[in-house]
Amino acid sequence: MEYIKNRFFEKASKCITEYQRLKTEHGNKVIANITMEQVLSGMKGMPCLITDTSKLDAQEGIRFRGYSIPELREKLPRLRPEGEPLPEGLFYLMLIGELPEREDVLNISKDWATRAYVPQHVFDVIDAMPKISRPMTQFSAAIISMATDSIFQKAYRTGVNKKYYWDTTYEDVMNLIARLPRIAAYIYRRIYHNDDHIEPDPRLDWAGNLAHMMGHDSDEVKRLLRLYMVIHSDHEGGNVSAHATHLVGSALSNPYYAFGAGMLGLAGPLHGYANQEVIHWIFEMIQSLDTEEPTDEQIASYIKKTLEEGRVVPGYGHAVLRQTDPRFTAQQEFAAKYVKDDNLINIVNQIYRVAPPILEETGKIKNPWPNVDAFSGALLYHYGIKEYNFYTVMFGVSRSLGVLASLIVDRLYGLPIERPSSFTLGGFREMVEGKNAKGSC
Ligand code: HAX
Repeated sequence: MEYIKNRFFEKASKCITEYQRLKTEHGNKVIANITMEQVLSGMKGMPCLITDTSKLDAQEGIRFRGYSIPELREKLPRLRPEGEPLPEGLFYLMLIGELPEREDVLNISKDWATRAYVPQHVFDVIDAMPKISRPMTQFSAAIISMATDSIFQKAYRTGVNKKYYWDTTYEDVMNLIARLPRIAAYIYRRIYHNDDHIEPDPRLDWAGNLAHMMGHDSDEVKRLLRLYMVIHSDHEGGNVSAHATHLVGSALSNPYYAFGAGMLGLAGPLHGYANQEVIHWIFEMIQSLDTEEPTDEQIASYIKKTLEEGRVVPGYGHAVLRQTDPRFTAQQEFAAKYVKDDNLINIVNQIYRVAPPILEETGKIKNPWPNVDAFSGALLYHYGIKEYNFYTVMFGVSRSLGVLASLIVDRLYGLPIERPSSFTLGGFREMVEGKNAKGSC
């Protein structure tokens, strides 16, 4: 599938010159002031990363190379007219910057199917861990164990010229993405289906094959997973999984290490693990209220109790978004179209009615609206994927598309190692209060 790689190079190589030009002609320009507030609250809003694959707007949500989720659902190629777009097409769009033809998408599917072979030692690494290891622990360990196969690492060792780093990164990335559904499904079947594994079907698309190997082989689940893989794939560069992948990649660590780092970040409850926390929290609520069909008032009181206990309401809030996440809306629409009456989905919709005013009333939560994780678990659960401790692995499979497309771009531009400055708390105090200011530490 050399032509996809060549097309990427042809399009993206123009940007190398642009990157160099901006650096030489505008290197001294000040583009933003940094406030103490930003330093003290997780570097929010500092414009300091280059990510071409997608851009997040606080009001409108994510756009992938300029296309919103509703636009993608209309424009990206799909297998059947009534289905959901294939994630292969989104990968093409994120990497190359233009909408793919149907042929391009089918070619990526085929290419990934031929690259999907997972070496035995990766399964051995997974099998060496106790089944009670969290699925994300097994997933991350499997990913970094594949560094044995890194073409980038071998090329680096043999002294390849830095202008070709992107080429072997591309090969590693394509192999890695191709293998992830098999690895994820292996972990799923190992933990929840007594090691009764299902072989991949090379005729299936990437997301369809994941559904097949997990043992949820219906057309409905395949359709859901195609949507799921599209909407979770990327969220510009500053989120923890994208930033961690980019940061570790900036040291020229091989793509397996870089993505492994990203996955360990995704496994945090404030990030991707929130998709599990949402279901856990709802079940905890049902148990505590002792009813499967809580009233709005009961849900409101449970949300208030959660806040009083100093816990977060999972699935709500966002570091950038200030509106309902369009990824939430896409899943809500999917449920409205295909799911007749489901108690868990009804509760998720009910929380959507009840939670925002309560969160807003606290006066400190900047975004009282739901994010992607508020809906995803209920849909998976409805379609029979009830093992919610596994949900973040599915998020991780999808996230590979965006962060690894970005890693290829990073290597083509030749982005340098990242190394921001840190100061002591006293050092920051001195910056804002002067040298003679006294503090307690
Ligand atoms: N429930 C309770 N408190 C919340 C909250 C929520 N859902 N969202 C924010 N807050 C709190 C913060 O903890 C913070 O409290 P303190 O001042 O006491 O530290 C305060 O409100 C201000 O936070 P913020 O500026 O509004 O939000 P942040 O940018 O700091 O954090 C988070 C963004 C997504 C981490 C946050 O909203 C949160 O913890 N949400 C719940 C977990 C969640 O759903 N995470 C998934 C996010 C989407 C994602 O990455 N998916 O993978």
